[in-house]
Amino acid sequence: MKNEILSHLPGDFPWQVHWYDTAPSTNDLLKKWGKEGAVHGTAVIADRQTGGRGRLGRSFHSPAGCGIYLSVLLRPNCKATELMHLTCAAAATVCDAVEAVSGFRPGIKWINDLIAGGKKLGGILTELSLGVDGSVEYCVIGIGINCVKNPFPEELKDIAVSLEEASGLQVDRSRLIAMLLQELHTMSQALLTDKAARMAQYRRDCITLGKEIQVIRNGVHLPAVAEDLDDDGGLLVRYSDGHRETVSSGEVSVRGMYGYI
Ligand code: BT5
Repeated sequence: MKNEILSHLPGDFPWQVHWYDTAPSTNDLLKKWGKEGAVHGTAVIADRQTGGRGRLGRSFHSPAGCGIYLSVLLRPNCKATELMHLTCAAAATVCDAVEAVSGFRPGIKWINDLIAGGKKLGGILTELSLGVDGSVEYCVIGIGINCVKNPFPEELKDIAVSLEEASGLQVDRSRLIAMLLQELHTMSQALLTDKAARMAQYRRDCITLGKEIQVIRNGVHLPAVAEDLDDDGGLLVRYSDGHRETVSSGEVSVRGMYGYI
């Protein structure tokens, strides 16, 4: 599979690409390598993950032959406060890659869910390692995409979907992986200078805006309307009593008022 991926990349593609048949979690592997000095532009892709992770301790179903489980490690020279938009930039970039290969552009449910036909096609998990002065030592961007129709476990049957089902096309995983790597590479080259354009694209893709939602904080569900996004990807919500607040993805989740979206 590694050779197939490389065959779709330009010969001078500068990133290091590692393929595993099985990995616990490509994010965990790269975080370990990051501590050990892995260079900017190290990418790990697994056919299957035994401990695929989402945010806030949730798991990501990652069976063999069915999806793309890909992480890249970057070493941007900046403070963490300059990378608040990273998850949004990565999500919009992933939509670009999916569209380029399949013709189908997913939507994004704030902040990190890729959506097709009202169901979850995949997700993004970004993690930062910081120095004592708040500078970024490295960041890991993890991407999971369901590609092939697969028997989702009972708890995901109603919320998960694959790209094959959403686009009606057979998806060549190695082509999509190569496109993701190229688009992420382009994104990484202008991570700090291209912020406004990436956020503008994210805003166009974000299906949460304008919707009635529930803001979930520490298990408490509060009805609200998702009104806007700030430049860092914070979600501006208006509660039923008129009170407005900008919520961040580290402290709340959102659900649709009547279902997942
Ligand atoms: C995410 O978290 O959606 C981020 C997923 C990131 C996965 C990639 S794969 C490569 C890299 N290595 C990792 O270990 N992780 C990254 P979150 O928003 O917390 O959503 C998790 C929730 O999505 C779960 O609680 C389920 O409800 C649902 N879910 C789990 N697996 C799914 C799947 N394959 N397709 C759709 N939904 C899924």
